[in-house]
Amino acid sequence: MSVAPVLSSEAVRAAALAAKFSLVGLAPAAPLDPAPLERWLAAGYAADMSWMARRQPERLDPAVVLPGARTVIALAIAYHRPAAERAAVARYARGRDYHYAHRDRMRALRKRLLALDPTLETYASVDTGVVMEKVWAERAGLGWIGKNGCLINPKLGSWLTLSVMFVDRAVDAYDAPHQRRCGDCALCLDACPTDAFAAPGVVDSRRCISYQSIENQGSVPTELRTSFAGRIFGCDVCQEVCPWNFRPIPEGDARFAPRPLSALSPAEVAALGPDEFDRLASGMALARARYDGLRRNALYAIGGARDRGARAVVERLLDDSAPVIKEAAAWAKARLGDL
Ligand code: B12
Ligand code: SF4
Ligand code: SF4
Repeated sequence: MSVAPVLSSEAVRAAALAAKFSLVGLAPAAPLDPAPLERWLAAGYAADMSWMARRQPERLDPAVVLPGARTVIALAIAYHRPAAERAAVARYARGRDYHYAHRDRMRALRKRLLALDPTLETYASVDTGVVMEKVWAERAGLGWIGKNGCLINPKLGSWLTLSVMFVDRAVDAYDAPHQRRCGDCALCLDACPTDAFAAPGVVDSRRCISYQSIENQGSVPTELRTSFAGRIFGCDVCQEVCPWNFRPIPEGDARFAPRPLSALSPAEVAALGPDEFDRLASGMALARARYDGLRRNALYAIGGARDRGARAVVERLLDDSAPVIKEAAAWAKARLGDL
């Protein structure tokens, strides 16, 4: 029986860095403990992201998606933005859709790996695939899962997007899992505007503004809406307060440089026409919220901040053809009251 050759870990690392990843780490492809995911799902913390409950065997064991998987290559692209940059869009989504950057670079990495061994097989995943990316990143030494639920690297903070590649080859040296370094700090847990942490590191999506502003296409529960003030897509609060994000961190990858849509105010976003939205959102991760989702968020942001300057657009949208917009406009108008 022939034995598959072992890859040089240094060669794999060099290939990932040459493919323009900011961080790379290597972990053995052992199955994951199913308990944390099962508990999270059973508690209802996935809200209506029913896809999180599907294909659990695949999510928990690399060998189910890639027979013979031996190594997990954990990858990150950094997106730290200058402190002076103001936007109502979460930092990771201000520029070009990060999924494209990871896909392009994983393709380049795969090519380089095939040059090392033309017979190897890979499985690559970013975000929507059946892979628990933070857990692998922690195991591969990229950083630790903080109490804020995000992977934190001691040099780059948590301003990272992640992806993972499984390979059916062992490497000659693996990275040690990263130690958790939050200590006694609990700033993120206290700062969350909606009390979305069920426990340290465990997010109840139903209460999370990121979930509500991106994944929920319907109406957002009234008690959460005022927390949209200053936000129309995603939420960075539990990262903004983290001391690991306060040290001098180099500016992230150029593909995260903001696009014009992320510079608009909530009032300007609420006033967008559908064609204008399509043109501006094309190629951005925030297209996921869709036209009505983003306008709805903008109305909640206006109402949350009691933005009087936006009264005209709020009144215009009271007659919008989409029920979710009409209702959000009525809520925002009530918040503006006689101001
Ligand atoms: C579902 C999902 C969400 C959901 C749920 C969030 C969550 N924390 O699970 C929602 C929509 C709310 C969300 C929001 C965001 N997300 Co998201 N999301 C995902 C997705 C698709 C799956 C995550 C998952 O498996 N969740 C289920 C739970 C069970 O998994 P887990 O959190 O990894 O669970 C571990 C911890 O809870 C840990 N744990 C258990 N107990 C304890 C106790 C302590 C003390 C600690 C420290 C840990 C810990 O063990 C668990 C498993 O072993 C991943 C992509 C992917 N495929 O992995 C992106 C991902 C996690 N998201 C990402 C981002 C950027 C965000 C946002 C920052 C976006 C934004 N700015 O609005 C927010 C951050 C919210 C937050 N505080 O976590 C990045 C994270 C990058 C990073 N540095 O960590 C990912 C990896 C996408 C990517 N490819 O880059 N997300
Ligand atoms: S993203 Fe915002 S709402 Fe969600 S857990 Fe963090 S601070 Fe709370
Ligand atoms: S704010 Fe504190 S507790 Fe929260 S992730 Fe950062 S270091 Fe950990």
